[in-house]
Amino acid sequence: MERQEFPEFDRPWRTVDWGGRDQMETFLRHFQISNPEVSHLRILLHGPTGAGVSSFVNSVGSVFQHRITVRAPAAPKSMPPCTKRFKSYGIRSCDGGRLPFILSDVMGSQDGDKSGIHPDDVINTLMGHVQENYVFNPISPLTAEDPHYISNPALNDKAHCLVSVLSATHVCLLNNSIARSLRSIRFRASELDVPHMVVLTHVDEACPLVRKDLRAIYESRHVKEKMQCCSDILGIPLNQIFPVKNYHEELDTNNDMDALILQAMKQIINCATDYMNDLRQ
Ligand SMILES: Nc1nc2c(ncn2[C@@H]2O[C@H](COP(=O)(O)OP(=O)(O)O)[C@@H](O)[C@H]2O)c(=O)[nH]1
Ligand SMILES: [Mg+2]
Repeated sequence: MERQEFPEFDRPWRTVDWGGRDQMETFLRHFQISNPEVSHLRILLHGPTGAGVSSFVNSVGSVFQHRITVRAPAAPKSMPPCTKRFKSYGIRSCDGGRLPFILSDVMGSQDGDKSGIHPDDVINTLMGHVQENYVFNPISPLTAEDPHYISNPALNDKAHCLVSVLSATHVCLLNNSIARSLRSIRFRASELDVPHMVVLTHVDEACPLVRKDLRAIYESRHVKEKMQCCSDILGIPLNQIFPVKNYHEELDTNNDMDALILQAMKQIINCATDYMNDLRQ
């Protein structure tokens, strides 16, 4: 049977609680961090330029504000990337309260022309050595001699979960140097025992079925194929890969986009919490 004729599975291969948006939001607003040294969990996001890192930061902000927010500058694919500085974003709920996690956005890894962040600098940020607003130098990563280097980072400065953001439209076509760099970042994060997840964006562009109805996400063979590419390239299990559609053209938030983003965030926060708890043992 031709796959093109039947692009979907008979039933979703992973469940999403489409009615559980509010419950997931409540969980993420109120979870407690048991370590007194840590005021917030830090989630470090990185990925190839244009994958949707900044859009994911904005999407998470939008979910909790119940309206579209644009704080991290996102750029159309035809433009040079906006993110050159190390920038962290606290997330606020719609009643103005602060959530107990922050999202750190680093400059994208650029294909070919070496203008993106050096993989060593992703690890520097992971380990808490990079000051807020530091402008990354793609040619030479930050070293201990640099005045901007934080020599003794507090647990608050370190990242508690690494998230690679990849685009479903590009992941199967990533060039070797980007794939190698993503693998080396994953390897070094695992040496540091920092959990690692993947957020797979642009699922609407990868599959017409999903573009029409986001609830078909786990029935789509195209999306599963892209998730499998992520898994193969990074050596990461499928259960650490979360497909989402970012807010990018919408003027209002909606239940189904929120549900997928919240499902990813809940898993990211659970893993970051486990990591933090393990540090205390
Ligand atoms: N269709 C679609 N476009 C997206 C999605 N996420 C991001 N974009 C668009 O992709 C482009 C690059 O996004 P950006 O967040 O700046 O990527 P970054 O370089 O990784 O920070 C922008 O034009 C976004 O509007 C998505 O899930 N679906
Ligand atoms: Mg960006």
